Amino acid sequence: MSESAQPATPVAFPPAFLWGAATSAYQIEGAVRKGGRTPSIWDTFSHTPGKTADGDHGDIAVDHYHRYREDVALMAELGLTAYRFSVSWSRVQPTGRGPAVQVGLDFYRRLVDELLAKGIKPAVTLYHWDLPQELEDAGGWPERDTAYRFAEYAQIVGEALGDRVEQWITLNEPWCSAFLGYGSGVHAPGRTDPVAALRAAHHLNLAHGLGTAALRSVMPPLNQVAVSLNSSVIRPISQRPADLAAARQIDDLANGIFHGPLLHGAYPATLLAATSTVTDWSYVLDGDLRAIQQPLDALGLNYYTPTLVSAADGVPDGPGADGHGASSFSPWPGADDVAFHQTPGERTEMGWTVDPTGLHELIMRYVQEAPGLPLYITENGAAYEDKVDADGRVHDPERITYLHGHLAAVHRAITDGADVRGYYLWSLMDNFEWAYGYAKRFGMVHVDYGTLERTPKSSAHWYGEVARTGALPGVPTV
Ligand code: IFM
Repeated sequence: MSESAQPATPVAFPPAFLWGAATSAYQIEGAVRKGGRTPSIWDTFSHTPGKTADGDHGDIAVDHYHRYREDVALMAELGLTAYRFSVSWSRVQPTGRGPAVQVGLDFYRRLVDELLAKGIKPAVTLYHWDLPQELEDAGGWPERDTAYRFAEYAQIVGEALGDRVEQWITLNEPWCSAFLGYGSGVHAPGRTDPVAALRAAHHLNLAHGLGTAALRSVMPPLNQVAVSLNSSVIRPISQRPADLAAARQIDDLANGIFHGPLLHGAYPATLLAATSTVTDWSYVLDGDLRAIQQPLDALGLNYYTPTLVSAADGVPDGPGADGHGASSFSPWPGADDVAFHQTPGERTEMGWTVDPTGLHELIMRYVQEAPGLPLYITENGAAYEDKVDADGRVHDPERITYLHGHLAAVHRAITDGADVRGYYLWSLMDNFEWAYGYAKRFGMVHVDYGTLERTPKSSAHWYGEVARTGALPGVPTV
């Protein structure tokens, strides 16, 4: 510290702020054939040659299904106060319709009881990308019936866990389900059809609305229902009108397509106009927008990196520059005139630029767009090439810096008036990173994929200290 530097002051968060970590079923559970579970679209996709790095799949993943007690104990030791996980639809309703399998629900009952016994608040995500394969065979998210099936499933899980879980999230990142699953095809089910992607987006919105109503019909009224959006921070490369227009177009496709109907009761007129050569939106039926715009109790924001765009008359970047994986098919229907660029600055192992200002910007956008709605950061984190050192420890100083910067951004947003009530680090432990297989490590807990041994990284100890004290270590001010 220089002579004139002031001592560092810890940055305190509100006392009730939740300090959590997040995971999802297919990425961690394994046990894919246990108790009558049937394949989801991710089982099928990951077992299709060429779809994932090294042909990796979630058959065993990190075996959380069998090791959940150990994993919950670890969370408690670290000092976490919340845990966000998802339910595998095909574990509780193997065909995606009809009666529930109690043995599947029992796993989640045990997990929730274990969390509650350790004073950790569970947050349940109903859908984190793993559609039962039978429903995909019947048409998947582009078909309206899938939304009705989701509502039935939501009611089943709400009835089973609603007495002990207060926080509910209908869908995780519906943009990825629609546009990576049915548009660029880099995610399951791997279809490359822009119309299917837009139809999927609408039916995911409808599923959220119908699922919310179904949950509320069976749960105690004080339970909170939210949705987790990977709302993007879209930045134009310049203030040229063409670049500003490109940014607006991508903002509609990334954000407006979800928060338009969810928060404002309509798809943006600019989105409908820009996609009119791709689709006529005739699958939006009378009453759908009313069904979708259920009052939300909270909104979940997932943030990793901003997106930099220009009109395509600028210098185009290579495939994957939008951060969503290489594919010769675009995940952005109707946006052929837009180019994506690498944002400058330090990058994580995913190639995603580290930019905490984007998180602050995103939070403040929702303060404007949805005044008074409580916000949770339901995902934020970074992949790095973490290794176990000779001393048996895993040192990940980059992740600490990443977390520090992003938590400081959350704190700044709270100071600026945002009602942010919790933060869920992605991810509790290393896991199956979708098309990247096990090659990218997002965990604060290292997993040895040979032995499945868990080793908290230095970031886990750091984050645990933040959770226990409710404050970020300060940085000296000069
Ligand atoms: O691993 C994913 C997660 O499933 C959804 N949000 C982004 C994470 C990192 O890519």
